[in-house]
Amino acid sequence: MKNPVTVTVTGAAGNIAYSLLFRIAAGEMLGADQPVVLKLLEIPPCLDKLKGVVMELEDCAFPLVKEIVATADPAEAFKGADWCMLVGSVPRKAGMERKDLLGINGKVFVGQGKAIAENASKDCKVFVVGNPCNTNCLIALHNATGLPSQNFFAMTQLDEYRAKSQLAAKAGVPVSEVTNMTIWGNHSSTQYPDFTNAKIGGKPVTDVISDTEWLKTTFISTVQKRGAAIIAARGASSAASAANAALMTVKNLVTPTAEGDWFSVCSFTDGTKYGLPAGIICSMPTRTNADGSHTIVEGLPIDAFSREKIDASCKELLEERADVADLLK
Ligand code: NAX
Repeated sequence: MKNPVTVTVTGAAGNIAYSLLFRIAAGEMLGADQPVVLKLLEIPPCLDKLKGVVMELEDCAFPLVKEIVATADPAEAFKGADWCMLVGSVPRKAGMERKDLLGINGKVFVGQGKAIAENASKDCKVFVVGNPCNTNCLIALHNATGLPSQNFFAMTQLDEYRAKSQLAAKAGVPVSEVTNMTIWGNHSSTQYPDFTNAKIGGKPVTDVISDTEWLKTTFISTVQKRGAAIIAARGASSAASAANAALMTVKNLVTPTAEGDWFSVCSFTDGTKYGLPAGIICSMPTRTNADGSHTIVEGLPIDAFSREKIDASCKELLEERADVADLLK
């Protein structure tokens, strides 16, 4: 029997967590032979609701679950954590500017970054889902003194899946035929789903879908606005699909990537790749190596159309960084 891996999930009484926790507990994220300790963080008003979630987890009698801790204390929640999945954050309310939201959530991620550095395992990985996830992740990174910057990630896997699904529908092929899909930039409406380097059945997308105008307009805007379309249709934001993407991101980060392919995740830029500015959390094509390390895929051609889109999303990330400058050490 392997030693248990400790997974901390914040926002554990929320909608995404309600799909996510049961699948982690069932072994879908870290493997069917990997025991887990679940540490669940919530804010005090949601502890009763969290108690109900814990009762349901207990009622599943998952053999891989060795212990469940439910708490409102970040120090207790992050104690010994190997994976910190930061799902919880305060939603944007009517009349709130992006800067207001950044400020409110930013303070949460200052505290959580510090609590992670003080309590989690020294090689823990931090994965941010709560929005604005790129900049929240940057704040956590800056405040988690002593942890390597390459251990911080934010989620664009859901955007990648949305893009793959749109391309598959247009081409009339199963979604599994679509590979090499990069989301560049910010998890926001400026993100760029890069059809120029993606493939369908091993061929360039542009060889299979001749409607270039559709690719440059409808495809991109459908992916960029899919979150809002779900809210309009369902009356609530993506939850099961977001949980699936969160689970799959961690799975992708711990599993060697299939030869020739990559996946999208946001990580810390060093300023040496694709002309991306240094010091932001930016979505890029990423591979997991056999030794568990991660590599940004290099050498992809970036045409003028892509360049403009990627630069626009990075500009937004730089503006967000400037908005929270006082929270970055
Ligand atoms: P919910 O509002 O259902 O749940 C969030 C939970 O977080 C609540 O239970 C709340 O009490 C808790 N929380 C708030 N502050 C906390 C803190 N300081 N510590 C611990 N818990 C705290 O939202 P849900 O639908 O689960 O979405 C969670 C986050 O994911 C939101 O920020 C949402 O915007 C973001 N998303 C990110 C996506 C991505 O692709 N990166 C896609 C889906 C989703 O929109």
